[in-house]
Amino acid sequence: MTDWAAIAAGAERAGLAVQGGFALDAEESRGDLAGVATIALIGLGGENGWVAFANSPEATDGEADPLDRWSLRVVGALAEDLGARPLYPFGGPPHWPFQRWALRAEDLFISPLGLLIHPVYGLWRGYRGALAFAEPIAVPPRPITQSPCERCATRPCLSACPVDAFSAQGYDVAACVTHLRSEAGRPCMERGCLARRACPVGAEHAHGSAQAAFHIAAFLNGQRPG
Ligand code: B12
Ligand code: SF4
Ligand code: SF4
Repeated sequence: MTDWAAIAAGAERAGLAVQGGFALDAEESRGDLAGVATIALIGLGGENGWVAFANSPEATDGEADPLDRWSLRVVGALAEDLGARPLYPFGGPPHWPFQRWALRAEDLFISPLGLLIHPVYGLWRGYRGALAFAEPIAVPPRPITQSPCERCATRPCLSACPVDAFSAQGYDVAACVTHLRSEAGRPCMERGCLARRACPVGAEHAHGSAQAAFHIAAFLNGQRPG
């Protein structure tokens, strides 16, 4: 019988971290998720996780999508050890609804950027996979908190983007990508999204410069030319 402590310990050994979980009800436990009773969400284990990836063969073999390939191997091995089925945030469409799952798994809220925000980790929650268990597993209770955005009077995230990519209409991906491809986009390419970085919540959990530059380059590479 798997318990939460065993999942957390196995994840930590692999450079990963469990970021909450939830039970599926009978309605959800069907179709592609038939037989699944519990889902645990998995992220990179902070700076240690980044170092584990950076020292992996995938990070240096020059092939495409190194972090996704590392996640397939490492989350896949963890799932096998624990008798779970691995699910991944990449590889779609269709996409597994990681943000919807995350809202149930932890104290997360939708920020004005569309990214989910955590009272402690700020906008820096991200996912490398999920473990789907057939057995019901008791998940840790979540503290009930309020979205940090509700007491954020100045909302610096909304004024930090040089091309105002965030508005009431949503996230203007084309404006962002055009800017990133221009000389003026260098600060975003070197430091990561300036709007995400402008949020004061959980700033100590922000990606380091190598990780920030890696993610923004991966995001840009995934966009079509133009
Ligand atoms: C496609 C995609 C993109 C696209 C389009 C995003 C968009 N805004 O439309 C592009 C390439 C532009 C993109 C960019 C980025 N993405 Co993206 N992206 C995804 C991906 C692969 C699928 C999203 C999707 O379509 N899901 C399908 C629907 C059915 O799933 P869902 O959980 O129900 O998600 C929806 C709800 O959250 C809903 N929603 C939005 N507002 C509201 C409000 C309410 C009230 C409710 C109930 C729901 C809701 O919108 C979501 C998308 O449809 C997810 C990974 C995944 N599998 O979820 C990552 C993901 C959402 N991205 C992520 C990130 C970090 C980014 C970037 C910062 C770049 C990066 N990778 O570093 C940027 C910034 C985007 C931004 N400001 O929103 C993270 C978000 C983590 C977080 N803290 O929220 C995810 C989860 C990936 C991960 N591995 O962790 N992304
Ligand atoms: S800057 Fe303020 S409004 Fe924006 S995401 Fe952070 S807490 Fe929320
Ligand atoms: S990466 Fe730069 S241009 Fe794109 S949304 Fe973030 S701040 Fe704006």
